[in-house]
Amino acid sequence: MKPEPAKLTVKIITLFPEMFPGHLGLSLSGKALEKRIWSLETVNPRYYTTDVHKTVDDSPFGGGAGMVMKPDILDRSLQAHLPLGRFIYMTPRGKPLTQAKAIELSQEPLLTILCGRYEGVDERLLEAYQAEEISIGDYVLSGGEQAAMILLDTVIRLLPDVIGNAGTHDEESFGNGLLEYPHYTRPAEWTGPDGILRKVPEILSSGHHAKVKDWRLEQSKAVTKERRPDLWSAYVVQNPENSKKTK
Ligand code: 6GU
Repeated sequence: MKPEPAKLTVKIITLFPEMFPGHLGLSLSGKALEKRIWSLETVNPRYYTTDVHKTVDDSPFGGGAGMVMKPDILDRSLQAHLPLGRFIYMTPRGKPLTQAKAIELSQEPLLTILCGRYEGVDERLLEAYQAEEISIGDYVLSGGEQAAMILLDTVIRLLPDVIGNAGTHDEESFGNGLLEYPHYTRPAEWTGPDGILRKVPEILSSGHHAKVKDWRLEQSKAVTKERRPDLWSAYVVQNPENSKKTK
């Protein structure tokens, strides 16, 4: 029997191909890689240089710190690996990665992800290829590679047959716009290093599925309100019965 083709092809443009697959070669995504549910190809722009120094970057016009990745070299790298499918550039200037974006990308057959190093990439290259710029959060990484791996982790776990239990996705954080409720397992009573005996909330052993569901929703709401006022506000807009009238 012929092996089935990969359901998602990923091309990574990176000066550090040794970083891949990295953690994506382990655990859930690693199994999926072995099963050819997704496949990975790295492209090193350094291969497409023509000078003796293999120059991939240059100083910024207008001056300033750092170096900028050259558009001509990246262009050759990309043209040698068409088609690109969805073309993504990982940058802290990008739109935030969300679970909705991960779901959207998990429906694509082909993703090409450009990983920047140094100060970034010549803007004209991004314009010419209509790059979709994505950030994984409001902090600065030294390169886009780790960001690309995080983005791919969010996408790969959503591919068919990667997580056995399909229902798993619905109840996790952000599935309903809330953070997840707390989880417990055996033993039902446990004494921690602080000497305090802690019991699992009684309701969870009651067998009342509807009550468990209500309790979990209340827990989700409480933790979201406390930790993520931004998510809570959005949730209340969608579920106005949660807006507390303050007299
Ligand atoms: Cl996508 N890239 C880099 N280099 N730093 C980041 C980032 C991406 N997202 C947050 N910080």
